[in-house]
Amino acid sequence: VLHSRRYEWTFADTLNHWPRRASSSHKGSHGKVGIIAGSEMMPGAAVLSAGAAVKSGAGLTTVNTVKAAIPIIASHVPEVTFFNREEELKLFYKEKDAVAVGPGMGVGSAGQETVVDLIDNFDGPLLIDADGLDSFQDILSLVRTRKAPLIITPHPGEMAKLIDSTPAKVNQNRFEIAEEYAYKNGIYVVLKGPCTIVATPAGESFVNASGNAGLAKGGSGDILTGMILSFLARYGDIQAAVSSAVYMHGHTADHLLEKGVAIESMTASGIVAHLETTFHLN
Ligand code: NPW
Ligand code: AMP
Ligand code: MG
Repeated sequence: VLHSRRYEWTFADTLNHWPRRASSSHKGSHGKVGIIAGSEMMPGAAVLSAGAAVKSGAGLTTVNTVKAAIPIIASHVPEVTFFNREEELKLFYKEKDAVAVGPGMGVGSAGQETVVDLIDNFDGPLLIDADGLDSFQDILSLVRTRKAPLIITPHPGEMAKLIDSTPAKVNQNRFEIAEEYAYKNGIYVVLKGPCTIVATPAGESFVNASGNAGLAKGGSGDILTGMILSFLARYGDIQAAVSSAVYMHGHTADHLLEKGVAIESMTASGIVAHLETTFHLN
Protein backbone atom coordinates (compact mmCIF):
# COMPACT_ATOMS: atom_id res chain seq x y z
CA VAL A 1 0.00 0.00 0.00
CA LEU A 2 1.20 3.48 -0.86
CA HIS A 3 1.60 5.74 2.19
CA SER A 4 1.98 9.05 0.47
CA ARG A 5 3.65 12.05 2.02
CA ARG A 6 1.60 15.21 1.40
CA TYR A 7 2.76 18.82 1.43
CA GLU A 8 1.57 22.22 0.32
CA TRP A 9 3.80 23.96 -2.26
CA THR A 10 3.79 27.63 -1.25
CA PHE A 11 4.98 31.00 -2.47
CA ALA A 12 8.07 30.59 -0.24
CA ASP A 13 8.91 27.26 -1.91
CA THR A 14 8.49 28.86 -5.34
CA LEU A 15 10.77 31.73 -4.36
CA ASN A 16 13.41 29.37 -2.93
CA HIS A 17 13.63 27.54 -6.27
CA TRP A 18 13.29 30.54 -8.56
CA PRO A 19 15.91 30.40 -11.35
CA ARG A 20 18.30 33.31 -11.67
CA ARG A 21 18.98 34.70 -15.14
CA ALA A 22 22.74 35.22 -15.18
CA SER A 23 23.78 38.52 -16.75
CA SER A 24 26.25 36.67 -18.95
CA SER A 25 23.65 34.21 -20.26
CA HIS A 26 22.41 33.77 -23.81
CA LYS A 27 19.22 32.24 -25.20
CA GLY A 28 20.74 28.76 -25.22
CA SER A 29 21.28 28.98 -21.45
CA HIS A 30 17.56 29.18 -20.76
CA GLY A 31 16.26 26.12 -22.48
CA LYS A 32 15.17 25.12 -25.95
CA VAL A 33 11.61 23.93 -25.72
CA GLY A 34 9.27 22.35 -28.24
CA ILE A 35 5.48 22.40 -28.18
CA ILE A 36 3.32 20.20 -30.37
CA ALA A 37 0.06 22.12 -30.35
CA GLY A 38 -2.70 23.65 -32.41
CA SER A 39 -4.67 22.50 -35.42
CA GLU A 40 -6.78 24.16 -38.05
CA MET A 41 -9.74 24.54 -35.68
CA MET A 42 -7.69 25.23 -32.53
CA PRO A 43 -4.78 27.54 -33.37
CA GLY A 44 -5.53 29.45 -30.16
CA ALA A 45 -4.33 26.62 -27.93
CA ALA A 46 -0.91 26.86 -29.60
CA VAL A 47 -0.88 30.66 -29.33
CA LEU A 48 -1.59 30.36 -25.62
CA SER A 49 0.81 27.56 -24.75
CA ALA A 50 3.65 28.99 -26.83
CA GLY A 51 3.05 32.51 -25.53
CA ALA A 52 3.11 31.20 -21.96
CA ALA A 53 6.39 29.35 -22.59
CA VAL A 54 8.01 32.49 -23.99
CA LYS A 55 6.74 34.66 -21.13
CA SER A 56 7.93 32.08 -18.58
CA GLY A 57 11.54 32.53 -19.61
CA ALA A 58 12.33 29.77 -22.11
CA GLY A 59 15.29 30.76 -24.29
CA LEU A 60 13.99 29.39 -27.54
CA THR A 61 10.48 28.07 -28.24
CA THR A 62 9.56 26.06 -31.34
CA VAL A 63 5.98 25.18 -32.22
CA ASN A 64 5.21 21.99 -34.12
CA THR A 65 1.87 22.56 -35.82
CA VAL A 66 -0.15 22.25 -39.01
CA LYS A 67 0.81 24.53 -41.88
CA ALA A 68 -2.49 26.41 -41.85
CA ALA A 69 -2.00 27.47 -38.22
CA ILE A 70 1.52 28.87 -38.63
CA PRO A 71 0.67 32.40 -39.85
CA ILE A 72 -1.99 32.75 -37.15
CA ILE A 73 0.35 31.69 -34.36
CA ALA A 74 3.21 33.80 -35.73
CA SER A 75 1.03 36.90 -35.75
CA HIS A 76 0.30 36.48 -32.04
CA VAL A 77 3.65 35.14 -30.82
CA PRO A 78 6.40 36.48 -33.10
CA GLU A 79 9.15 35.15 -30.80
CA VAL A 80 8.63 31.50 -31.73
CA THR A 81 9.93 29.44 -34.62
CA PHE A 82 7.98 26.69 -36.36
CA PHE A 83 8.19 23.10 -37.41
CA ASN A 84 5.78 21.68 -39.99
CA ARG A 85 3.88 18.78 -38.43
CA GLU A 86 4.24 16.75 -41.62
CA GLU A 87 8.04 16.56 -41.29
CA GLU A 88 9.88 13.79 -39.48
CA LEU A 89 9.24 14.14 -35.74
CA LYS A 90 12.78 13.16 -34.71
CA LEU A 91 14.10 16.33 -36.35
CA PHE A 92 11.82 18.30 -34.06
CA TYR A 93 12.67 16.79 -30.69
CA LYS A 94 16.41 16.25 -31.09
CA GLU A 95 18.32 18.88 -29.10
CA LYS A 96 15.23 20.06 -27.22
CA ASP A 97 15.62 20.43 -23.46
CA ALA A 98 11.93 19.70 -22.88
CA VAL A 99 8.89 18.91 -25.04
CA ALA A 100 5.14 19.30 -24.49
CA VAL A 101 2.47 17.67 -26.61
CA GLY A 102 -1.29 18.08 -26.80
CA PRO A 103 -2.95 21.50 -26.48
CA GLY A 104 -5.41 21.87 -29.36
CA MET A 105 -3.48 19.21 -31.31
CA GLY A 106 -6.60 17.26 -32.24
CA VAL A 107 -7.19 13.58 -31.57
CA GLY A 108 -6.58 10.57 -33.79
CA SER A 109 -3.90 8.14 -34.88
CA ALA A 110 -1.30 10.71 -35.98
CA GLY A 111 -1.32 12.32 -32.55
CA GLN A 112 -1.13 8.93 -30.90
CA GLU A 113 1.91 7.95 -33.00
CA THR A 114 3.56 11.21 -32.05
CA VAL A 115 3.04 10.54 -28.36
CA VAL A 116 4.37 6.99 -28.70
CA ASP A 117 7.51 8.19 -30.51
CA LEU A 118 8.17 10.81 -27.83
CA ILE A 119 7.68 8.37 -24.95
CA ASP A 120 10.01 5.86 -26.60
CA ASN A 121 12.70 8.16 -27.96
CA PHE A 122 12.74 11.67 -26.53
CA ASP A 123 15.32 11.65 -23.75
CA GLY A 124 14.37 14.89 -21.94
CA PRO A 125 11.38 15.81 -19.76
CA LEU A 126 8.14 15.17 -21.66
CA LEU A 127 4.82 16.78 -20.76
CA ILE A 128 1.61 15.28 -22.13
CA ASP A 129 -1.60 17.32 -21.91
CA ALA A 130 -5.07 17.60 -23.43
CA ASP A 131 -5.37 15.77 -26.80
CA GLY A 132 -2.01 14.08 -26.13
CA LEU A 133 -3.78 12.20 -23.31
CA ASP A 134 -6.51 10.90 -25.60
CA SER A 135 -6.16 7.08 -25.54
CA PHE A 136 -3.14 7.38 -23.23
CA GLN A 137 -4.50 4.38 -21.32
CA ASP A 138 -3.87 2.24 -24.43
CA ILE A 139 -0.14 3.05 -24.56
CA LEU A 140 0.49 3.24 -20.84
CA SER A 141 2.61 0.07 -20.84
CA LEU A 142 5.26 1.91 -22.92
CA VAL A 143 5.90 4.25 -20.04
CA ARG A 144 7.57 1.50 -18.00
CA THR A 145 10.65 1.37 -20.22
CA ARG A 146 11.02 5.14 -20.47
CA LYS A 147 13.95 6.56 -18.49
CA ALA A 148 13.47 10.34 -18.74
CA PRO A 149 10.77 12.14 -16.73
CA LEU A 150 7.17 12.03 -17.91
CA ILE A 151 4.59 14.53 -16.69
CA ILE A 152 0.87 14.42 -17.43
CA THR A 153 -1.54 17.29 -16.71
CA PRO A 154 -5.11 15.94 -16.80
CA HIS A 155 -8.17 17.90 -15.67
CA PRO A 156 -10.69 15.74 -13.79
CA GLY A 157 -12.45 14.82 -17.07
CA GLU A 158 -9.21 13.61 -18.62
CA MET A 159 -8.16 11.79 -15.43
CA ALA A 160 -11.52 10.02 -15.37
CA LYS A 161 -10.95 8.68 -18.89
CA LEU A 162 -7.49 7.42 -17.93
CA ILE A 163 -8.85 5.29 -15.11
CA ASP A 164 -12.26 4.52 -16.62
CA SER A 165 -14.13 6.54 -14.02
CA THR A 166 -16.18 9.76 -13.88
CA PRO A 167 -15.09 13.36 -13.15
CA ALA A 168 -17.28 13.39 -10.02
CA LYS A 169 -15.61 10.24 -8.65
CA VAL A 170 -12.17 11.63 -9.44
CA ASN A 171 -12.98 14.79 -7.50
CA GLN A 172 -14.16 12.78 -4.47
CA ASN A 173 -10.79 11.10 -4.20
CA ARG A 174 -8.28 13.48 -5.74
CA PHE A 175 -5.20 12.76 -3.65
CA GLU A 176 -5.43 8.98 -3.75
CA ILE A 177 -6.10 8.88 -7.48
CA ALA A 178 -3.25 11.19 -8.44
CA GLU A 179 -0.83 9.53 -6.04
CA GLU A 180 -1.63 6.00 -7.06
CA TYR A 181 -1.45 6.70 -10.78
CA ALA A 182 1.87 8.51 -10.39
CA TYR A 183 3.43 5.87 -8.16
CA LYS A 184 2.23 2.85 -10.11
CA ASN A 185 3.38 4.20 -13.47
CA GLY A 186 6.52 6.01 -12.36
CA ILE A 187 5.39 9.39 -13.67
CA TYR A 188 4.42 12.86 -12.43
CA VAL A 189 0.67 13.50 -12.35
CA VAL A 190 -0.68 17.05 -12.23
CA LEU A 191 -4.35 16.60 -11.38
CA LYS A 192 -5.84 20.00 -12.17
CA GLY A 193 -8.82 21.85 -10.72
CA PRO A 194 -9.14 24.02 -7.62
CA CYS A 195 -6.23 22.84 -5.41
CA THR A 196 -4.18 21.18 -8.15
CA ILE A 197 -2.18 18.19 -6.93
CA VAL A 198 1.30 17.35 -8.19
CA ALA A 199 1.98 13.68 -7.40
CA THR A 200 5.47 12.28 -7.92
CA PRO A 201 6.69 8.79 -8.87
CA ALA A 202 8.35 8.61 -5.45
CA GLY A 203 5.01 8.74 -3.62
CA GLU A 204 4.97 12.36 -2.55
CA SER A 205 2.30 14.91 -3.40
CA PHE A 206 2.28 18.70 -3.35
CA VAL A 207 -0.99 20.60 -3.30
CA ASN A 208 -1.41 24.12 -4.64
CA ALA A 209 -3.65 26.73 -3.04
CA SER A 210 -3.31 29.61 -5.51
CA GLY A 211 -5.82 30.37 -8.27
CA ASN A 212 -9.49 31.23 -8.54
CA ALA A 213 -12.58 30.57 -10.66
CA GLY A 214 -11.42 33.10 -13.24
CA LEU A 215 -9.34 30.14 -14.43
CA ALA A 216 -12.49 28.11 -15.08
CA LYS A 217 -12.48 29.10 -18.75
CA GLY A 218 -11.11 27.65 -21.99
CA GLY A 219 -7.40 28.20 -22.47
CA SER A 220 -6.31 28.12 -18.81
CA GLY A 221 -4.87 24.62 -19.10
CA ASP A 222 -3.11 25.45 -22.34
CA ILE A 223 -1.14 28.27 -20.69
CA LEU A 224 -0.29 26.06 -17.73
CA THR A 225 1.31 23.63 -20.16
CA GLY A 226 3.52 26.37 -21.62
CA MET A 227 4.53 27.54 -18.17
CA ILE A 228 5.42 24.05 -16.90
CA LEU A 229 7.33 23.33 -20.12
CA SER A 230 9.45 26.43 -19.76
CA PHE A 231 10.23 25.64 -16.12
CA LEU A 232 11.08 22.01 -16.94
CA ALA A 233 13.81 23.22 -19.29
CA ARG A 234 15.23 25.61 -16.71
CA TYR A 235 15.09 23.74 -13.38
CA GLY A 236 17.10 20.71 -12.33
CA ASP A 237 14.32 19.44 -10.08
CA ILE A 238 11.22 18.23 -11.93
CA GLN A 239 8.82 18.46 -9.01
CA ALA A 240 9.98 21.97 -8.11
CA ALA A 241 9.60 23.06 -11.73
CA VAL A 242 6.08 21.66 -12.05
CA SER A 243 4.84 22.83 -8.66
CA SER A 244 6.32 26.31 -9.12
CA ALA A 245 4.64 26.70 -12.51
CA VAL A 246 1.31 25.54 -11.05
CA TYR A 247 1.74 28.00 -8.20
CA MET A 248 2.59 30.96 -10.48
CA HIS A 249 -0.31 30.15 -12.84
CA GLY A 250 -2.82 30.50 -10.00
CA HIS A 251 -0.91 33.32 -8.32
CA THR A 252 -1.05 35.40 -11.51
CA ALA A 253 -4.82 34.90 -11.73
CA ASP A 254 -5.11 35.95 -8.07
CA HIS A 255 -2.98 39.02 -8.74
CA LEU A 256 -5.21 40.08 -11.64
CA LEU A 257 -8.24 39.77 -9.38
CA GLU A 258 -6.61 41.96 -6.71
CA LYS A 259 -5.69 44.48 -9.37
CA GLY A 260 -9.34 44.84 -10.30
CA VAL A 261 -9.87 42.46 -13.23
CA ALA A 262 -13.37 41.01 -12.87
CA ILE A 263 -13.39 37.26 -12.32
CA GLU A 264 -15.83 36.82 -15.23
CA SER A 265 -13.60 38.77 -17.60
CA MET A 266 -10.34 37.04 -16.80
CA THR A 267 -8.68 35.45 -19.86
CA ALA A 268 -5.84 33.05 -20.46
CA SER A 269 -4.10 35.57 -22.73
CA GLY A 270 -4.54 38.22 -20.02
CA ILE A 271 -2.78 35.93 -17.55
CA VAL A 272 0.08 35.35 -20.00
CA ALA A 273 0.49 39.12 -20.43
CA HIS A 274 0.49 39.59 -16.65
CA LEU A 275 3.33 37.13 -16.04
CA GLU A 276 5.63 40.07 -16.69
CA THR A 277 4.47 41.53 -13.37
CA THR A 278 4.15 38.45 -11.18
CA PHE A 279 7.52 37.04 -12.30
CA HIS A 280 9.36 39.97 -10.68
CA LEU A 281 10.79 37.70 -8.00
CA ASN A 282 14.51 38.46 -8.03
P1 NPW B 1 -18.40 18.80 -18.67
O1 NPW B 1 -19.25 17.92 -19.48
O2 NPW B 1 -17.89 19.98 -19.46
O3 NPW B 1 -18.96 19.18 -17.35
P2 NPW B 1 -12.22 17.50 -23.21
P3 NPW B 1 -11.27 20.24 -23.31
C1 NPW B 1 -14.83 17.29 -18.27
C2 NPW B 1 -8.35 22.50 -26.55
N1 NPW B 1 -8.69 23.86 -26.21
N2 NPW B 1 -14.06 18.96 -13.47
C3 NPW B 1 -15.95 17.89 -19.04
O4 NPW B 1 -17.10 17.88 -18.30
C4 NPW B 1 -7.59 21.68 -25.53
O5 NPW B 1 -6.21 21.98 -25.51
C5 NPW B 1 -8.48 24.78 -27.18
C6 NPW B 1 -14.90 18.01 -13.94
C7 NPW B 1 -16.00 17.04 -20.26
O6 NPW B 1 -16.62 15.81 -19.97
C8 NPW B 1 -7.86 20.30 -26.07
O7 NPW B 1 -6.98 20.05 -27.14
C9 NPW B 1 -8.74 26.12 -27.04
N3 NPW B 1 -15.00 17.70 -15.23
C10 NPW B 1 -9.28 20.39 -26.62
O8 NPW B 1 -9.55 21.78 -26.72
C11 NPW B 1 -9.35 26.63 -25.77
C12 NPW B 1 -14.25 18.35 -16.09
O9 NPW B 1 -13.94 16.79 -19.26
C13 NPW B 1 -14.57 16.78 -20.51
C14 NPW B 1 -13.37 19.35 -15.69
C15 NPW B 1 -10.31 19.73 -25.73
O10 NPW B 1 -10.09 20.07 -24.36
C16 NPW B 1 -10.09 25.52 -25.04
C17 NPW B 1 -13.99 17.86 -21.40
O11 NPW B 1 -12.72 17.49 -21.70
C18 NPW B 1 -9.32 24.22 -24.95
O12 NPW B 1 -8.27 24.30 -23.96
C19 NPW B 1 -13.31 19.66 -14.31
N4 NPW B 1 -12.48 20.61 -13.86
N5 NPW B 1 -12.74 19.84 -16.78
C20 NPW B 1 -8.38 27.05 -28.14
N6 NPW B 1 -8.65 28.36 -27.97
O13 NPW B 1 -7.86 26.62 -29.16
C21 NPW B 1 -13.23 19.15 -17.81
N7 NPW B 1 -14.12 18.24 -17.42
O14 NPW B 1 -13.20 16.86 -24.09
O15 NPW B 1 -10.85 16.95 -23.17
O16 NPW B 1 -12.27 19.07 -23.61
O17 NPW B 1 -10.68 20.20 -21.98
O18 NPW B 1 -12.01 21.50 -23.65
P1 AMP C 1 -7.99 22.96 -18.54
O1 AMP C 1 -9.28 22.36 -18.08
O2 AMP C 1 -7.05 22.02 -19.15
O3 AMP C 1 -8.21 24.20 -19.39
O4 AMP C 1 -7.23 23.49 -17.24
C1 AMP C 1 -7.85 24.42 -16.40
C2 AMP C 1 -6.81 25.11 -15.52
O5 AMP C 1 -7.45 26.11 -14.72
C3 AMP C 1 -6.15 24.17 -14.54
O6 AMP C 1 -4.86 24.63 -14.23
C4 AMP C 1 -7.06 24.29 -13.31
O7 AMP C 1 -6.41 23.96 -12.11
C5 AMP C 1 -7.43 25.75 -13.34
N1 AMP C 1 -8.75 25.99 -12.77
C6 AMP C 1 -9.93 25.70 -13.36
N2 AMP C 1 -10.95 26.02 -12.55
C7 AMP C 1 -10.41 26.51 -11.42
C8 AMP C 1 -10.95 27.02 -10.19
N3 AMP C 1 -12.28 27.08 -9.98
N4 AMP C 1 -10.09 27.44 -9.23
C9 AMP C 1 -8.78 27.39 -9.44
N5 AMP C 1 -8.20 26.92 -10.58
C10 AMP C 1 -9.01 26.49 -11.56
MG1 MG D 1 -6.82 21.44 -21.15
